[in-house]
Amino acid sequence: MTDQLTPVDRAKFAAAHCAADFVQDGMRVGLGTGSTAAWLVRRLGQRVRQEGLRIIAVPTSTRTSQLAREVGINVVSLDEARWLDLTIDGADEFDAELTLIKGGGGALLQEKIVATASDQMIVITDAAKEVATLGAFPLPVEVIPFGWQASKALVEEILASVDVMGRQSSLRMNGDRPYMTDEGNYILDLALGRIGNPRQLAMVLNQVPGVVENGLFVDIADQVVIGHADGKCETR
Ligand code: ABF
Repeated sequence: MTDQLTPVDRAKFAAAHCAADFVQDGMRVGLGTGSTAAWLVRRLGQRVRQEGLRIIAVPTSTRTSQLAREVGINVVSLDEARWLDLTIDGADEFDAELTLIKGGGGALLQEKIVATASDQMIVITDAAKEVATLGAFPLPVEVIPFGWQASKALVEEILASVDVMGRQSSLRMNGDRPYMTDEGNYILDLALGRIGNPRQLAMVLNQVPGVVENGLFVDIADQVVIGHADGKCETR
């Protein structure tokens, strides 16, 4: 199955399969978004079909919801589930404190809500996502369309007051139109280079009028499962 995959995809596949073993019968599970999370969804679908695994699942995006239904997973809304035992999701970067940058897939708002409404969050990733200091990956910030250019200017202004290297933000595009999230919001990508104080930056960003949420996940992840191309994985 995995010999046609690239080494990175084999690593993601391994992380997803290792993490899927944490899902127990009767659990309420949050399903992440992205290619690593997609391997998790497929694996859970396999367990539902082959083992009769009974879970209810809350997706973090339309595309995850669609894939989960396709593989036979019982999908419900977060309001129906009310609270989750476990959320498993990918990340774009993670550091030694398990602070994450997420949102490269444009689903950060639902991902953060679902992860926060869970007893436990497990990150599934390949080793390349581990960094000493966050920030090489552009930090996604979700803004409402109304006055987004003012929000962008305010975000750039506020960056002068926090410990980051870069201060440029760009509107994420989808062809010639702004990328639109499941909620109909826009994403600003902040090229910061290095984020010296993620906790401070996460708080400051969400004070800007028009900003809905940012891709810094601070004190949310409990464990990380790092997959490797040889099929092995390590959990921290
Ligand atoms: C999602 O997983 C996003 O927040 C993040 O950008 C993405 C990582 O993508 P991939 O698993 O495809 O590397 O949770």
